[in-house]
Amino acid sequence: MANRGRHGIDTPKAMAGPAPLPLAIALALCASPVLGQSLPGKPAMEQVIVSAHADGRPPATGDAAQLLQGKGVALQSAGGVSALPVIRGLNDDRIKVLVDGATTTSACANHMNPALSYLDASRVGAVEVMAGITPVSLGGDSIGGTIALDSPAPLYAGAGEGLRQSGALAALSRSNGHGSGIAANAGLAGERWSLAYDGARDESESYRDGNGDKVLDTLYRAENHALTLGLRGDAEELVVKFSHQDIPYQGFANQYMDMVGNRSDALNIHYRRDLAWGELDTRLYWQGVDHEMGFFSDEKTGVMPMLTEGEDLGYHLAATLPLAEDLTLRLGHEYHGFSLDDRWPAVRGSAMMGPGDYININDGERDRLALYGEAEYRPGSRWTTLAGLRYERVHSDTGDVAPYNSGAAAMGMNTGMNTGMAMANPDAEAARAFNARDREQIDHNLDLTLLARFEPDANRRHEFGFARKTRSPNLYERYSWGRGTMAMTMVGWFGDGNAYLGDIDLKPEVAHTLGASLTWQGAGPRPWQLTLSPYATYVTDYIDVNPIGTFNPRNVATLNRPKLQFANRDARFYGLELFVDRELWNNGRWGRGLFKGFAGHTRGERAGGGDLYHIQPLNLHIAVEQTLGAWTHNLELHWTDAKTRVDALRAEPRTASHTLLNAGTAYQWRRVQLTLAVTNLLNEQYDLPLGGVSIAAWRAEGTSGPFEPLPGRGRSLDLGVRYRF
Ligand SMILES: [Cu+2]
Repeated sequence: MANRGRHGIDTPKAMAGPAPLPLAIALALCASPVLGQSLPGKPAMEQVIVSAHADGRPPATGDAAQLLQGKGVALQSAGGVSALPVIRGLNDDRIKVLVDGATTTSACANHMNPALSYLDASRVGAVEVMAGITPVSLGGDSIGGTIALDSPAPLYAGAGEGLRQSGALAALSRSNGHGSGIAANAGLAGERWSLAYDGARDESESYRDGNGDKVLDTLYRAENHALTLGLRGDAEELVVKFSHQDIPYQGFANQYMDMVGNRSDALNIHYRRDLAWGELDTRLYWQGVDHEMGFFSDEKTGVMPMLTEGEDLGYHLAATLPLAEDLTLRLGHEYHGFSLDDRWPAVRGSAMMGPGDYININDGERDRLALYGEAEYRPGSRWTTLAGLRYERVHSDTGDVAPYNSGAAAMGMNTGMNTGMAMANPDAEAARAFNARDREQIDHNLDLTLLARFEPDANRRHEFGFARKTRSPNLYERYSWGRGTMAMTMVGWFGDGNAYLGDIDLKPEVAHTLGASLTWQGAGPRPWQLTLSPYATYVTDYIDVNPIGTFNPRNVATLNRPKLQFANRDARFYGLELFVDRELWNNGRWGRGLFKGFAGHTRGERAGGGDLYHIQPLNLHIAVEQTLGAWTHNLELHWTDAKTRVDALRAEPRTASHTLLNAGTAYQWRRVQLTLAVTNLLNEQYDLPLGGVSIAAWRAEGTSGPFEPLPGRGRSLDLGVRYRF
């Protein structure tokens, strides 16, 4: 499995000609004797690759983002299946997330439905994470790394095999939060066709922290279905996927609102073909989502409906041309359009939320057209170089908006935020100003990547690179217009309880990254590998915030929180990552033992001084894994330092250091795999450094105190069983 290409076809070399550089790195890594199909993945300069579903790994359901944790990707807490990824200090929209090659936009003012939330962990066939310097063919509209998740590639029957049937059933239970998950897949295939169904359901009550206290409003339920049809010829393959998601409820402890519905349908058509001159790879994708916010649990109550409709539509044409033995050219063209409507229906009988609907985003559009070219040149056996240029035109616009009530006074309301004193409605004034001006913006973005890999001998692989990458503001950053406190607290995906205002005139953020990745490895009786990756990024016009005032949440006079407006400011990020793998033993008696280690340190600062929000503190991950016959055992230690550098503008909380110990065992008996795992074995009580603040706890405790950080999950005993047929 680990040897599959990005697109999952079993023979990428034969079909696709020379592999693109990142793929080549991935293949090299997987071929390394130390790594096998290992987890904490292995970095090259721009690359960590993990294979989430290698045989022998425990089954998983739920949030696919969890598969990335401790592998160079940190997670910003949101709902139970909606965590947002952070790579080297750059988060969320700054990271290119491709699910089966498609781009999905968060259609929610709180980014409750990010791309990763649409793929259940059980459906993840391959994960590829590239940090920082990504080839332009895999980037665009992002300044951080790229995360590519692919569902399993279609399986076909072998020659003369006849009809091939396959399938699996998996069930899991997690003691903490009484969580459970089920996943099923079934496939039928001939030599030239393949049809498969995948389904999963995952749910949990709110989890408990190390003290045994319930962490309010962390409950959820999610259901995913997918149907995949594959057709292949001698030199071509067509894969059509239809997927459907239904999340009936998902609590967001660190937001004022909860998700009370997220229904989406998606279609993904992928066609690739070998031609005389090279390879053609095309994709067409569409996704529509109906997203609804409100309240569903007595763990956080209120009345306020919010409806969002989003639609992504895009295509990608890519050609790979092996021009010469040592030169490969890749040319591509992409389109991605996103449209968004965000409306907050009037509440009958509410003086403030009526008499009309609040129109937050009306017919918002964000369309991207991109062209790129990339050349991979191998001057001799020791060097590989890659140079790429990408141009992108981003067009954004939105229609007229409306407040609940264009004239009347604003009064307090019952959703958890204070609206300030009764006075002239600031939203009405803001809507008039917003509607009066031209809102169309066109950005011309230029990305550039230069990479070189030097392999002086079999034991050393050193990589160096530079990238210029650009991200245009998202629709909420540009077009959130409400200036009333309540409206402003509805916007923001930071989990910080603050209030946000957009700015139509925001410029795209442009990152300049320098990075290196130095790898040493040894074969011999105890193969090992060590990689050191330093990096530095300077971002001009980073989309940060400017304070424009304060407010008192829910009219609590003792609690002051900032009102912030999105604003361009320069910022810098720098840090170091260290990856170590080593085989500890390999013999008949004790099987094979592997050691895997990762350490990461990141700093993120405003150019004018001050630390940026949600920067993961120094963290260390160590795992020892033993495979012995049908048994696999693993022991993991995750240590995270205290968070003492915090964003003063957002009143970010400090968190203490914490240590988590996980232990697990898996046993394979014929077609049945049983797993038993204990996470947070020591039942450590800790606050999540990227968890934001718990609005739910603050509400439940009577709103008398300050906002407190969100606690992490206490000990949990997880049982799983998987049956393959
Ligand atoms: Cu939402």
